[in-house]
Amino acid sequence: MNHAQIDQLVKTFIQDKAEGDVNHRVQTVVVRLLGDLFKAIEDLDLQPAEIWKGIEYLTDAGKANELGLLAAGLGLERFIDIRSDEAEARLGLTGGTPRTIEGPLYVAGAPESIGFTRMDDGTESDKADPLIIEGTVYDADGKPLQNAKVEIWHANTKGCYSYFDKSQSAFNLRRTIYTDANGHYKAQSIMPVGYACPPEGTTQALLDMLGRHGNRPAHIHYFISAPGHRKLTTQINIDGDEYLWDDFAFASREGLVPPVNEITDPDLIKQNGLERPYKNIVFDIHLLKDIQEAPSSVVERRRAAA
Ligand code: MBD
Ligand code: FE
Repeated sequence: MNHAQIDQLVKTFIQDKAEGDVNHRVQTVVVRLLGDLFKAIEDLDLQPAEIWKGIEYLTDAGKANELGLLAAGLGLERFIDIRSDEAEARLGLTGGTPRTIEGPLYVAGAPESIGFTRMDDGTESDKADPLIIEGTVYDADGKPLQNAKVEIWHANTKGCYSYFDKSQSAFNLRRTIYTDANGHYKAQSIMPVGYACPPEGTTQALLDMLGRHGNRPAHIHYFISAPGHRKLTTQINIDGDEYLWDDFAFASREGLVPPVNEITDPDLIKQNGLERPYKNIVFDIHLLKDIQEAPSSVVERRRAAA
């Protein structure tokens, strides 16, 4: 079949069959995607067994709850970010801290505090360097912003996230901090290690066939929200990681690799209630103002909650 015949066929299957209420947005998307799929099947001469393989792949990925991971690994989540950057730029919303992907491992409901928190449960204190991560949140006029909500989550020394990794305590390495009167947030934690896709999982199986690895550099996730400002979803990467600029999820960005300072000064160690040298990362955040014409910066998606 040629493409025009395929478009006609899709129309007879979808539009011409519609009788009850039609969700026109959904109909438009289905017609477009089905047409594109049929054309790909035709152009690539996909065989029936290959088509069923594809359906089985999606079935398995869904059952394994790996479709969010797949979206990251195929660059779909990065593509969404590129489009969000473009939409903001068209409205003159520029100059803030860069966004980067959320990923599939956020969990709502983390413990909250003001100004300071400790994130780790102490179980890996002998395996990881202590980390103090801190910074100031600035409003759209460049002034420190009190009471901004800073949600932080990251992996442990095995690259695993609490909740998804049931061996960890509840909300280990997940916290919400509201900035203090100076716009400052500070968290004591441990240095994370990079994530790797489950080696026997559906995402890695596809990456293998594409000749790709499934590794991320060590990183720390952020949501930052404040009234009147666009919610920022971002991450920082840990400098020096072997995958720093080779992230399987394409989330590394200029401006999101703050220096990691090694602190050995005994006075500073003591001031922070620590017993040994630690790493210090300063990550300041500049929010953009929200405007009515802009698409929502609060992205609805299904997320775990505990
Ligand atoms: C992660 O930790 C992550 O941040 C992403 C984007 C994908 C998989 C695991
Ligand atoms: Fe992550």
